Amino acid sequence: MNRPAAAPGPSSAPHPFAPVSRRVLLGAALAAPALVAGPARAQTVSLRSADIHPDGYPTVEAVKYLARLAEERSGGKLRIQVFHSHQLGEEKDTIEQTRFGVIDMNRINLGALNNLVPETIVPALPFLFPSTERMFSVLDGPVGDDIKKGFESHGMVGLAFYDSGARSFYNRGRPIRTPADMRGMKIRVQQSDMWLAIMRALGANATPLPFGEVYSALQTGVIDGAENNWPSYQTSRHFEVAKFYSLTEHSMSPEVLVMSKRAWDRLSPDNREILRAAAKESQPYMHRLWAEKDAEARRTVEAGGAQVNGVDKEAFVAAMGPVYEQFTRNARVKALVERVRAAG
Ligand code: GTR
Repeated sequence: MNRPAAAPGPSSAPHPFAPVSRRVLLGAALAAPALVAGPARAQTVSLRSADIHPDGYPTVEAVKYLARLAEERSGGKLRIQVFHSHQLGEEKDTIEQTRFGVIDMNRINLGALNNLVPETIVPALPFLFPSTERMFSVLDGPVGDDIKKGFESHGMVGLAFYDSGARSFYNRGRPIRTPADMRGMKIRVQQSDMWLAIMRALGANATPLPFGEVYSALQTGVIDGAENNWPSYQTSRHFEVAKFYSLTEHSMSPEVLVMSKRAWDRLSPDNREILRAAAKESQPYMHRLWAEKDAEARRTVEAGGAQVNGVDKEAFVAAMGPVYEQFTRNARVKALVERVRAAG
């Protein structure tokens, strides 16, 4: 059974904790009721999904595809609207809103969850996987299921992992070839302690910032550089203001689609089944979109003036000892890293 007509939708759940950020309040005020009123359409469920990326980005398109499948298979009763381009706020804010049920679904990078859900550190650990194929073969099995289970005690349900390629450093000043080249550089990182540790290990100064603030921070010289995959480097236009892209490929931290546990708990078993299946099917769809976008983004930034260089990868790998030492002190992280390594 879907929610009764009189019940408030997941988007209108009151925020239980104070103080709340201005953005959370704004999100709550804008939240649309999840049920369309009126007896004829009483069973219709409307869900809002957040993404910071622009329309057309593979993550946005993957969730729109999932939405089309869900709508078709529910006979139009399960509707998902994707709010792209930061419309619902930066990742950190949208995660809070998702946990409290103000936002129903959220496509984010696992890095944004590192401090909240320790299991999410594992796929983001530098140089853990030799390739994204290997990472997905592990994430598609029991290790991925255990990482997703980690979300539940934090008010979220994991629906799908999506491609995010490999992340590399880029900066305004010069090619980076060894960790020594990064000494003293101010590098923007995701708001995660693991990323602070990576920068410390490389002798750089970490500057945690929301993604949406990176372009102007690069432009004004508040930071020297950042790190990301080709599609994000391109669509954010960071390549215009930080043209040296150095192929460290240090992390493969994937994207993830989560659902607010409050919204999930209110869905009927049929709708849950529809959503789970559609989320699963959206993964290979996204994989194809990603492969195309990855290649196209690289071509576009190079044509736009980005200077790409290779690095001494061994030197970067060798510098990561302290990061592993610090983060595998957590027994759950340690056990998952061992399982990843045992998988070959
Ligand atoms: C991108 C990712 C975003 C966001 C961003 C960042 O690769 O798709 O969700 O996490 O990186 O660095 O903040």
